[in-house]
Amino acid sequence: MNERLLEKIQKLTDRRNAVILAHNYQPGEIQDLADFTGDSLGLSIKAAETDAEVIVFCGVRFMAETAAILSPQKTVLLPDKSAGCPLADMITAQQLRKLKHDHPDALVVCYVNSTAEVKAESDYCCTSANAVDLVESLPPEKQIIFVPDRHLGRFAAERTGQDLILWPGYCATHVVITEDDINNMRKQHPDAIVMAHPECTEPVKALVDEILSTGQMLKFAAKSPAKCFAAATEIGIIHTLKKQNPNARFIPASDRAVCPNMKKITFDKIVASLEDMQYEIKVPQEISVKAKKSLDRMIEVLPTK
Ligand code: CIZ
Repeated sequence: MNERLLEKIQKLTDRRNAVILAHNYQPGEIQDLADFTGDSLGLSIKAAETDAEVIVFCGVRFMAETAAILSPQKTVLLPDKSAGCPLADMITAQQLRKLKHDHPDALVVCYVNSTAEVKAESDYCCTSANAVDLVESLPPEKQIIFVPDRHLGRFAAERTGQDLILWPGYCATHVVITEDDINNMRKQHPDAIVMAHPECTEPVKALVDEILSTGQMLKFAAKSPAKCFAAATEIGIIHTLKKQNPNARFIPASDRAVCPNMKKITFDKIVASLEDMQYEIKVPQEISVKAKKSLDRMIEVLPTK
């Protein structure tokens, strides 16, 4: 831990009246210095509730956009402007408009891992924690378009029995986790409870004990009497799991499940971000207002989720 840099970051956050958010997939040392850690929507909601004027989002672009949509009066900074999300970029607003044109009566549900423009074109936004409940809450006679992650979409379709129109997007970090990874890990750690993120492939999900979002994994591990867990998701979550449950063991299902974009944020970049107020993530007002409606509709139908 670099004490000098840490001190500098503290002084800068005070001077800027800033709050630092770190996603569960960030490197451990970044999670440790953050004011809040969590999933992208939870973090954006928490930041909106603070009186901070500046939000430094240690995560990827769509997450900073979500924070900007929920806090239009705050300045949102992404310390590395190239930290994007290939999954979010797998569907453009134009492609979604074409899909809506082909299915004019369908409702559109977009995963929070999407650009602000795609959220603005959607009726509802959802998270990996509430995709099933959200789809379940919609009129069963309605066709539903689900974008952009086909694995989360298929999971919601299977759990609800709804026939969703899926976009063929996927998270490159989650699909590297294989059935062999799960089988080998079970051989080495037969006592482990295996949790997988819904962005994993269907054959992987078929082999695990629990299918959970990152926030749900943290809650599950905290409540469970088990002492060993494996997580099939980005390896950053292992840091939080260990920190919150020092008496249990946590194993990544695959060491290859590393999101290169999430690992772009460093102490030096956070310092530069606060010193030079870079890189500001702005969502045009017209897009922001429409995108917020899809988030508000989600909260309306699932007020307690
Ligand atoms: O929405 C998020 O933060 C992501 C990417 C995953 C999750 O399950 O928390």
